[in-house]
Amino acid sequence: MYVEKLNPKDYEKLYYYLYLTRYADELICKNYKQGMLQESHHSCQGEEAIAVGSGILLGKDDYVCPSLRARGYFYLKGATLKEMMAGMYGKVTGPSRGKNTSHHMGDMDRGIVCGSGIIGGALPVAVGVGLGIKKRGSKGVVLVSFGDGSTSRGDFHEAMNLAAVWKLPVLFVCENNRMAMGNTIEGEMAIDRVAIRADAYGMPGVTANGNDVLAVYEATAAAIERARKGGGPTLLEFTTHRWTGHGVKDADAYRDRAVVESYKQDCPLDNFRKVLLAKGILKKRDLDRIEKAAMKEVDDAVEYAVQSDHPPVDIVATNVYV
Ligand SMILES: Cc1ncc(C[n+]2csc(CCOP(=O)(O)OP(=O)(O)O)c2C)c(N)n1
Repeated sequence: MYVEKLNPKDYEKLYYYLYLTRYADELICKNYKQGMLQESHHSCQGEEAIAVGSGILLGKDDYVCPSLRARGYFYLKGATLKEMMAGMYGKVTGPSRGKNTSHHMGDMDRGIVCGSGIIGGALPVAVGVGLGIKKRGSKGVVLVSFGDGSTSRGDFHEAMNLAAVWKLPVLFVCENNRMAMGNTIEGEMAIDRVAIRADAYGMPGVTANGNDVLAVYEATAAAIERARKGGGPTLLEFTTHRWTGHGVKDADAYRDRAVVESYKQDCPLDNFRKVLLAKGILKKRDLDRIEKAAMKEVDDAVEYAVQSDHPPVDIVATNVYV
Protein backbone atom coordinates (compact mmCIF):
# COMPACT_ATOMS: atom_id res chain seq x y z
CA MET A 1 0.00 0.00 0.00
CA TYR A 2 1.56 3.27 -1.15
CA VAL A 3 -0.84 5.36 0.97
CA GLU A 4 0.59 3.84 4.16
CA LYS A 5 3.91 5.53 3.41
CA LEU A 6 2.38 9.03 3.42
CA ASN A 7 3.54 11.26 6.31
CA PRO A 8 1.63 14.17 7.95
CA LYS A 9 3.31 16.72 5.62
CA ASP A 10 2.08 14.77 2.58
CA TYR A 11 -1.47 14.81 3.98
CA GLU A 12 -1.18 18.57 4.54
CA LYS A 13 -0.01 19.04 0.96
CA LEU A 14 -2.89 16.97 -0.43
CA TYR A 15 -5.41 18.98 1.57
CA TYR A 16 -3.74 22.30 0.67
CA TYR A 17 -3.98 21.63 -3.07
CA LEU A 18 -7.50 20.21 -2.88
CA TYR A 19 -8.65 23.34 -1.11
CA LEU A 20 -6.66 25.69 -3.34
CA THR A 21 -8.05 24.07 -6.50
CA ARG A 22 -11.64 24.38 -5.26
CA TYR A 23 -11.29 27.94 -3.98
CA ALA A 24 -9.49 29.14 -7.14
CA ASP A 25 -12.19 27.55 -9.31
CA GLU A 26 -15.03 29.17 -7.35
CA LEU A 27 -13.40 32.59 -7.69
CA ILE A 28 -12.69 32.09 -11.40
CA CYS A 29 -16.37 31.20 -12.04
CA LYS A 30 -17.61 34.14 -9.96
CA ASN A 31 -15.26 36.66 -11.55
CA TYR A 32 -16.10 35.41 -15.04
CA LYS A 33 -19.77 36.13 -14.39
CA GLN A 34 -18.80 39.67 -13.34
CA GLY A 35 -17.08 40.16 -16.71
CA MET A 36 -13.58 40.32 -15.23
CA LEU A 37 -12.02 37.33 -17.05
CA GLN A 38 -11.09 36.49 -20.63
CA GLU A 39 -11.07 32.77 -19.90
CA SER A 40 -14.06 30.71 -20.97
CA HIS A 41 -13.52 28.49 -17.97
CA HIS A 42 -14.36 24.79 -17.57
CA SER A 43 -14.88 24.15 -13.89
CA CYS A 44 -13.25 21.24 -12.06
CA GLN A 45 -15.49 21.51 -9.00
CA GLY A 46 -16.25 18.03 -7.71
CA GLU A 47 -13.34 16.50 -9.66
CA GLU A 48 -10.37 18.01 -7.77
CA ALA A 49 -9.17 14.78 -6.14
CA ILE A 50 -8.09 13.30 -9.47
CA ALA A 51 -5.51 15.91 -10.45
CA VAL A 52 -4.37 16.38 -6.85
CA GLY A 53 -4.14 12.69 -5.91
CA SER A 54 -2.21 11.79 -9.05
CA GLY A 55 -0.35 15.07 -9.68
CA ILE A 56 1.29 14.99 -6.26
CA LEU A 57 3.21 11.90 -7.41
CA LEU A 58 4.86 13.62 -10.38
CA GLY A 59 8.49 14.65 -9.99
CA LYS A 60 10.63 17.09 -11.94
CA ASP A 61 11.56 14.55 -14.65
CA ASP A 62 7.89 13.72 -15.25
CA TYR A 63 5.53 15.38 -17.70
CA VAL A 64 1.82 16.13 -17.65
CA CYS A 65 -0.60 16.90 -20.49
CA PRO A 66 -3.54 18.34 -18.51
CA SER A 67 -7.10 18.38 -19.81
CA LEU A 68 -8.82 21.75 -19.72
CA ARG A 69 -10.73 20.70 -16.59
CA ALA A 70 -7.74 19.36 -14.65
CA ARG A 71 -6.35 22.57 -13.13
CA GLY A 72 -4.64 20.90 -10.15
CA TYR A 73 -1.80 19.54 -12.30
CA PHE A 74 -0.61 23.05 -13.11
CA TYR A 75 -0.42 23.98 -9.42
CA LEU A 76 1.33 20.74 -8.41
CA LYS A 77 3.88 20.96 -11.24
CA GLY A 78 4.89 24.40 -10.02
CA ALA A 79 3.16 26.82 -12.41
CA THR A 80 2.69 29.91 -10.29
CA LEU A 81 -0.88 30.82 -9.55
CA LYS A 82 -0.08 34.47 -10.25
CA GLU A 83 1.06 33.70 -13.80
CA MET A 84 -1.90 31.42 -14.44
CA MET A 85 -4.43 33.88 -13.10
CA ALA A 86 -2.86 36.69 -15.16
CA GLY A 87 -3.21 34.47 -18.23
CA MET A 88 -6.88 33.84 -17.50
CA TYR A 89 -7.44 37.57 -17.15
CA GLY A 90 -5.72 38.14 -20.52
CA LYS A 91 -3.01 40.28 -18.92
CA VAL A 92 0.51 40.95 -20.18
CA THR A 93 1.99 39.24 -17.09
CA GLY A 94 0.49 35.90 -18.16
CA PRO A 95 2.63 33.15 -19.75
CA SER A 96 1.71 34.10 -23.32
CA ARG A 97 1.75 37.83 -22.48
CA GLY A 98 -2.05 37.98 -22.57
CA LYS A 99 -2.68 36.23 -25.87
CA ASN A 100 -4.32 33.03 -24.77
CA THR A 101 -6.01 31.53 -21.75
CA SER A 102 -5.23 28.46 -19.65
CA HIS A 103 -6.68 26.14 -22.33
CA HIS A 104 -3.42 26.40 -24.20
CA MET A 105 -1.04 27.16 -21.39
CA GLY A 106 2.06 25.04 -21.00
CA ASP A 107 5.47 25.32 -19.43
CA MET A 108 7.98 22.80 -20.76
CA ASP A 109 10.63 23.82 -18.19
CA ARG A 110 8.24 22.51 -15.56
CA GLY A 111 7.12 19.51 -17.63
CA ILE A 112 3.66 20.91 -18.44
CA VAL A 113 2.81 20.26 -22.08
CA CYS A 114 0.50 22.76 -23.85
CA GLY A 115 -3.12 21.67 -24.05
CA SER A 116 -5.26 21.25 -27.12
CA GLY A 117 -8.82 22.38 -27.77
CA ILE A 118 -9.34 19.16 -29.70
CA ILE A 119 -10.90 16.50 -27.52
CA GLY A 120 -8.48 13.56 -27.34
CA GLY A 121 -5.79 15.60 -29.14
CA ALA A 122 -3.40 15.45 -26.19
CA LEU A 123 -3.21 11.63 -26.18
CA PRO A 124 -0.99 11.11 -29.25
CA VAL A 125 1.15 14.03 -28.01
CA ALA A 126 1.63 12.21 -24.70
CA VAL A 127 2.74 9.11 -26.60
CA GLY A 128 5.39 11.25 -28.33
CA VAL A 129 6.53 12.59 -24.95
CA GLY A 130 6.68 8.99 -23.65
CA LEU A 131 8.78 7.94 -26.63
CA GLY A 132 11.17 10.83 -25.93
CA ILE A 133 11.49 9.77 -22.28
CA LYS A 134 12.25 6.19 -23.30
CA LYS A 135 14.79 7.18 -25.98
CA ARG A 136 16.64 9.38 -23.47
CA GLY A 137 16.75 6.49 -20.99
CA SER A 138 15.10 8.68 -18.34
CA LYS A 139 13.05 7.20 -15.48
CA GLY A 140 10.35 9.81 -16.05
CA VAL A 141 6.70 9.20 -16.89
CA VAL A 142 4.08 11.24 -18.73
CA LEU A 143 0.53 11.57 -17.43
CA VAL A 144 -2.24 12.61 -19.83
CA SER A 145 -5.69 13.49 -18.50
CA PHE A 146 -8.94 13.47 -20.48
CA GLY A 147 -12.67 12.92 -20.07
CA ASP A 148 -14.77 9.84 -20.81
CA GLY A 149 -16.04 11.46 -24.03
CA SER A 150 -12.48 11.59 -25.37
CA THR A 151 -12.20 7.79 -25.16
CA SER A 152 -14.65 7.31 -28.04
CA ARG A 153 -12.41 9.19 -30.44
CA GLY A 154 -9.78 7.66 -32.73
CA ASP A 155 -6.90 9.55 -31.10
CA PHE A 156 -7.50 7.66 -27.86
CA HIS A 157 -7.35 4.23 -29.51
CA GLU A 158 -4.32 4.96 -31.69
CA ALA A 159 -2.44 6.42 -28.73
CA MET A 160 -3.28 3.49 -26.42
CA ASN A 161 -2.22 0.95 -29.03
CA LEU A 162 1.15 2.52 -29.84
CA ALA A 163 2.00 3.21 -26.19
CA ALA A 164 1.38 -0.47 -25.38
CA VAL A 165 3.29 -1.83 -28.40
CA TRP A 166 6.31 0.33 -27.53
CA LYS A 167 5.90 -0.15 -23.74
CA LEU A 168 6.04 3.58 -23.13
CA PRO A 169 5.86 5.13 -19.65
CA VAL A 170 2.45 6.75 -20.23
CA LEU A 171 -0.34 7.06 -17.67
CA PHE A 172 -3.68 7.49 -19.39
CA VAL A 173 -5.90 9.15 -16.77
CA CYS A 174 -9.60 9.28 -17.58
CA GLU A 175 -11.77 11.59 -15.48
CA ASN A 176 -15.05 9.76 -15.92
CA ASN A 177 -17.76 12.25 -14.98
CA ARG A 178 -20.25 10.38 -17.22
CA MET A 179 -20.87 13.54 -19.27
CA ALA A 180 -19.48 14.97 -22.51
CA MET A 181 -21.01 18.42 -22.89
CA GLY A 182 -24.77 17.67 -22.92
CA ASN A 183 -24.34 14.00 -23.79
CA THR A 184 -24.42 11.25 -21.16
CA ILE A 185 -22.06 8.29 -21.08
CA GLU A 186 -24.88 6.01 -22.30
CA GLY A 187 -25.02 8.14 -25.44
CA GLU A 188 -21.24 7.91 -25.92
CA MET A 189 -20.46 4.22 -25.47
CA ALA A 190 -22.14 0.85 -25.04
CA ILE A 191 -19.88 -0.31 -22.20
CA ASP A 192 -20.09 0.30 -18.50
CA ARG A 193 -16.50 1.02 -17.60
CA VAL A 194 -13.92 2.92 -19.64
CA ALA A 195 -11.12 0.85 -18.08
CA ILE A 196 -12.10 -2.28 -19.99
CA ARG A 197 -10.94 -0.53 -23.17
CA ALA A 198 -7.39 -1.25 -21.96
CA ASP A 199 -7.90 -4.99 -22.59
CA ALA A 200 -7.99 -4.41 -26.34
CA TYR A 201 -4.46 -2.97 -26.25
CA GLY A 202 -2.72 -5.26 -23.75
CA MET A 203 -2.31 -2.90 -20.84
CA PRO A 204 -3.83 -2.86 -17.33
CA GLY A 205 -7.11 -0.96 -16.93
CA VAL A 206 -7.98 0.13 -13.41
CA THR A 207 -11.16 1.78 -12.10
CA ALA A 208 -11.01 3.69 -8.80
CA ASN A 209 -13.09 6.24 -6.90
CA GLY A 210 -12.05 9.65 -8.23
CA ASN A 211 -13.71 11.42 -5.28
CA ASP A 212 -11.37 9.70 -2.82
CA VAL A 213 -7.98 11.39 -3.09
CA LEU A 214 -6.25 8.45 -1.38
CA ALA A 215 -7.75 5.91 -3.81
CA VAL A 216 -6.49 8.08 -6.69
CA TYR A 217 -3.05 8.25 -5.06
CA GLU A 218 -2.89 4.49 -4.56
CA ALA A 219 -3.88 3.56 -8.12
CA THR A 220 -1.57 6.18 -9.65
CA ALA A 221 1.42 5.22 -7.51
CA ALA A 222 1.13 1.60 -8.67
CA ALA A 223 0.90 2.63 -12.34
CA ILE A 224 3.89 4.99 -11.98
CA GLU A 225 6.02 2.26 -10.38
CA ARG A 226 5.13 -0.10 -13.22
CA ALA A 227 5.98 2.54 -15.85
CA ARG A 228 9.29 3.50 -14.21
CA LYS A 229 10.33 -0.17 -14.19
CA GLY A 230 9.74 -0.45 -17.94
CA GLY A 231 6.36 -2.21 -17.61
CA GLY A 232 4.64 0.20 -19.99
CA PRO A 233 1.40 2.18 -19.89
CA THR A 234 -1.72 1.90 -17.71
CA LEU A 235 -5.25 3.18 -18.24
CA LEU A 236 -6.59 4.68 -15.01
CA GLU A 237 -10.30 5.45 -14.87
CA PHE A 238 -11.38 7.67 -11.98
CA THR A 239 -15.12 7.94 -11.44
CA THR A 240 -16.47 11.34 -10.46
CA HIS A 241 -19.24 13.90 -11.04
CA ARG A 242 -19.39 17.20 -12.89
CA TRP A 243 -21.02 19.74 -10.54
CA THR A 244 -21.41 22.54 -13.07
CA GLY A 245 -22.37 22.98 -16.70
CA HIS A 246 -19.78 21.98 -19.29
CA GLY A 247 -18.24 25.45 -19.22
CA VAL A 248 -19.08 28.80 -17.63
CA LYS A 249 -21.30 29.67 -20.59
CA ASP A 250 -23.40 26.50 -20.19
CA ALA A 251 -26.54 26.93 -18.04
CA ASP A 252 -26.71 23.12 -17.61
CA ALA A 253 -30.47 23.18 -18.31
CA TYR A 254 -30.41 19.58 -19.59
CA ARG A 255 -29.79 18.01 -16.16
CA ASP A 256 -32.14 17.40 -13.24
CA ARG A 257 -31.15 19.91 -10.53
CA ALA A 258 -31.89 17.44 -7.72
CA VAL A 259 -29.50 14.91 -9.23
CA VAL A 260 -26.72 17.49 -9.66
CA GLU A 261 -27.25 18.70 -6.07
CA SER A 262 -27.00 15.10 -4.82
CA TYR A 263 -23.45 14.89 -6.26
CA LYS A 264 -22.37 17.41 -3.61
CA GLN A 265 -22.97 14.77 -0.93
CA ASP A 266 -19.92 13.01 -2.42
CA CYS A 267 -17.56 15.99 -2.21
CA PRO A 268 -13.86 15.07 -2.52
CA LEU A 269 -12.87 17.72 0.04
CA ASP A 270 -15.47 16.63 2.61
CA ASN A 271 -14.55 12.99 2.04
CA PHE A 272 -10.89 13.71 2.75
CA ARG A 273 -11.62 15.98 5.75
CA LYS A 274 -13.62 13.16 7.36
CA VAL A 275 -10.70 10.73 6.97
CA LEU A 276 -8.15 13.23 8.29
CA LEU A 277 -10.21 14.07 11.38
CA ALA A 278 -11.42 10.52 12.10
CA LYS A 279 -7.88 9.11 11.93
CA GLY A 280 -6.47 12.05 13.91
CA ILE A 281 -3.99 12.85 11.13
CA LEU A 282 -4.91 16.55 11.23
CA LYS A 283 -7.03 18.56 13.64
CA LYS A 284 -9.74 21.10 12.83
CA ARG A 285 -7.31 23.95 13.63
CA ASP A 286 -4.77 22.46 11.15
CA LEU A 287 -7.42 22.39 8.42
CA ASP A 288 -8.36 26.03 9.19
CA ARG A 289 -4.69 27.07 8.95
CA ILE A 290 -4.21 25.23 5.63
CA GLU A 291 -7.40 26.71 4.16
CA LYS A 292 -6.35 30.23 5.16
CA ALA A 293 -2.93 29.81 3.50
CA ALA A 294 -4.47 28.43 0.29
CA MET A 295 -7.03 31.28 0.15
CA LYS A 296 -4.24 33.82 0.56
CA GLU A 297 -2.26 32.34 -2.34
CA VAL A 298 -5.33 32.52 -4.57
CA ASP A 299 -6.42 36.00 -3.43
CA ASP A 300 -2.90 37.36 -4.00
CA ALA A 301 -2.90 35.85 -7.50
CA VAL A 302 -6.26 37.43 -8.36
CA GLU A 303 -5.05 40.78 -7.06
CA TYR A 304 -1.88 40.45 -9.19
CA ALA A 305 -3.97 39.64 -12.28
CA VAL A 306 -6.41 42.50 -11.70
CA GLN A 307 -3.59 45.01 -11.18
CA SER A 308 -1.63 43.86 -14.26
CA ASP A 309 -2.01 45.61 -17.62
CA HIS A 310 -3.57 44.31 -20.80
CA PRO A 311 -0.96 43.70 -23.52
CA PRO A 312 -0.03 46.75 -25.59
CA VAL A 313 -0.74 46.64 -29.34
CA ASP A 314 2.86 45.75 -30.40
CA ILE A 315 2.80 42.66 -28.16
CA VAL A 316 -0.63 41.56 -29.37
CA ALA A 317 0.70 41.37 -32.92
CA THR A 318 3.95 39.46 -32.22
CA ASN A 319 4.32 35.67 -32.47
CA VAL A 320 0.87 35.44 -34.02
CA TYR A 321 0.51 33.49 -37.24
CA VAL A 322 -1.70 35.20 -39.79
C1 LIG B 1 -12.73 16.96 -31.89
C2 LIG B 1 -13.65 17.76 -31.05
N1 LIG B 1 -14.99 17.54 -31.14
C3 LIG B 1 -15.85 18.26 -30.36
C4 LIG B 1 -15.37 19.20 -29.51
C5 LIG B 1 -16.32 19.99 -28.66
N2 LIG B 1 -16.20 19.53 -27.26
C6 LIG B 1 -15.52 20.25 -26.36
S1 LIG B 1 -15.51 19.51 -24.86
C7 LIG B 1 -16.45 18.22 -25.41
C8 LIG B 1 -16.86 17.11 -24.50
C9 LIG B 1 -15.73 16.52 -23.77
O1 LIG B 1 -16.17 15.47 -22.94
P1 LIG B 1 -15.16 14.67 -22.07
O2 LIG B 1 -13.99 14.27 -22.89
O3 LIG B 1 -15.92 13.59 -21.39
O4 LIG B 1 -14.61 15.74 -21.00
P2 LIG B 1 -15.40 16.54 -19.87
O5 LIG B 1 -15.83 17.84 -20.48
O6 LIG B 1 -16.54 15.70 -19.41
O7 LIG B 1 -14.40 16.76 -18.79
C10 LIG B 1 -16.75 18.37 -26.76
C11 LIG B 1 -17.56 17.41 -27.54
C12 LIG B 1 -13.96 19.41 -29.47
N3 LIG B 1 -13.42 20.31 -28.66
N4 LIG B 1 -13.14 18.67 -30.21
